Amino acid sequence: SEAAAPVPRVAVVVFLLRGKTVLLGKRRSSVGQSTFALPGGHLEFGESFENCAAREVKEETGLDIEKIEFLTVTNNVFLEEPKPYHYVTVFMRAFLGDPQQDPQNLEPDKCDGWDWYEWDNLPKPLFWPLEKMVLSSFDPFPVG
Ligand code: 8DG
Ligand code: MG
Ligand code: MG
Repeated sequence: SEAAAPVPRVAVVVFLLRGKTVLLGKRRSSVGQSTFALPGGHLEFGESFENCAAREVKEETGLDIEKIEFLTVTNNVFLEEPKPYHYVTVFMRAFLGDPQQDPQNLEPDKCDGWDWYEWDNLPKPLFWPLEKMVLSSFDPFPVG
């Protein structure tokens, strides 16, 4: 039988901010393997960006987030990959409900572990869609 034609997918990812730091984890998935990325995942049918952000962060880290806001969206097309893919990536911002809560690595098959990284001293390599944002001088922190 014929393979289904590829379609763009929607991803929701979260800049979870604590002080001057952001939560990142090193990916184990084949897409962006061994690069540092934000928590996040696929938007489910009928879901709001805010609910998707809270759900994915909870599933992947156990953290409860609040003040969830839309920041921006980017179009990420990787046609040269062995498995070509196309994500419309929605970037959200959020903060910890309880600033004392620590991240847990709840999906160890997908991530090596979560940690807080200074925005001015990010780890390398960053997952390419995130690297693009940093290179464009995008700043997820609130003004003031
Ligand atoms: P799910 O089954 O939980 O819905 O998906 P997931 O396993 O959590 O998917 P994911 O790979 O973490 O996220 C889905 C896609 O989002 C990923 O393949 C590419 C896109 N994406 C970006 N930037 C980022 C990012 O910084 N972090 C994450 N996690 N995904 C990102 O474009
Ligand atoms: Mg997920
Ligand atoms: Mg994920």
